[in-house]
Amino acid sequence: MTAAPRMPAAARAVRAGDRRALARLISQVENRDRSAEPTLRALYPFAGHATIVGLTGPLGVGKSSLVNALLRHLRAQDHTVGVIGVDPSSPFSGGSVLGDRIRIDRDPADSGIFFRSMASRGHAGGLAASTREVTRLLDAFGMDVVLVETAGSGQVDVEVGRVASTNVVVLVPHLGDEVQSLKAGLFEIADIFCVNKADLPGADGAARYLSELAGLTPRSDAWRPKVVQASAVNGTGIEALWSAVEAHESYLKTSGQDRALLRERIRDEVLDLYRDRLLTEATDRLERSPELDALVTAVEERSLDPRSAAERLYRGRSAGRGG
Ligand SMILES: Nc1nc2c(ncn2[C@@H]2O[C@H](COP(=O)(O)OP(=O)(O)OP(=O)(O)O)[C@@H](O)[C@H]2O)c(=O)[nH]1
Ligand SMILES: [Mg+2]
Repeated sequence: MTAAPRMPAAARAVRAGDRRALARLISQVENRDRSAEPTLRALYPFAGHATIVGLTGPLGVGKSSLVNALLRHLRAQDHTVGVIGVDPSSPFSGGSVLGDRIRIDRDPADSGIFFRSMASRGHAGGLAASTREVTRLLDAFGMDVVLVETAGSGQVDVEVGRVASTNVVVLVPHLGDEVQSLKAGLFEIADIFCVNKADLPGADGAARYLSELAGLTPRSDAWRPKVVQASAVNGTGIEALWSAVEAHESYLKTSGQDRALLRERIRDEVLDLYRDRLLTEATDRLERSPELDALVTAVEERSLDPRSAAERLYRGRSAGRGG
């Protein structure tokens, strides 16, 4: 490549297929290690080729089992696949509640698979940003497909769903509370509904119900979500599921939605990064200011309310900048 001689060594290693370099870089992204930035920058032009598929849905519906089944299906077609498992973190321990739930039965020698589990640190937006970055790395590494499993906990899934180009919401035949939890926004992100565990009774009814519901849910585009039945344990419906993903991907291309979506997401990402930067800079400076201490004391003594204190800080900042 033209820029190769100037690329950081880690970026060259990732492009050359060095899995350890890739793993190290992913850890740096997770830890928000800013020293990785030149490498991420150098790798950016190499991403943009992978199909990114999100799989989400309530606990235990078989998302990981479907990831496994899709992995086998895709590897049989010679597609290389990256898998990211995103777990929500406990706000108390900062650790992972679910732990590493994806157990992939893979040939350890198969270089066409790369698996990574991520624990969330901080807010949903931060997790989505790291997931986006890791997805990009797997893309630049040369993976054809990246599957992202999230745990179906609401806000995290919706945020992470914005990383994928096709989102699969996984459900099971005995729909009940699951459908209630979809109100948290999952319904709007579903491009495909997969009724997994179709080996159990009630799958036809659930699929019919979802089709009706999908037809009634307003969308910003003309895609009508597909409903697929599958059984990850029996291996049925996996081809149909992947065909539905391909149908959605080709809809995105022929309708021009792919470019529109990409532009919109890039815009959001640039603005988010700018906002982060501003916020960090502004609050860092404030935390060291004696003015903050004085205001905290005033609020503590109830001679001032918190909102007015914030307002004074804000006005002081604007005045300081204005000269
Ligand atoms: N009968 C039946 N059981 C299934 C099927 N797919 C998965 N299971 C079972 O459902 C349970 C949960 O499967 P997972 O793949 O771990 O589900 P998950 O959605 O990834 O679970 P979490 O990540 O914990 O939310 C396991 O016991 C699976 O064996 C299926 O198609 N049919
Ligand atoms: Mg799982």
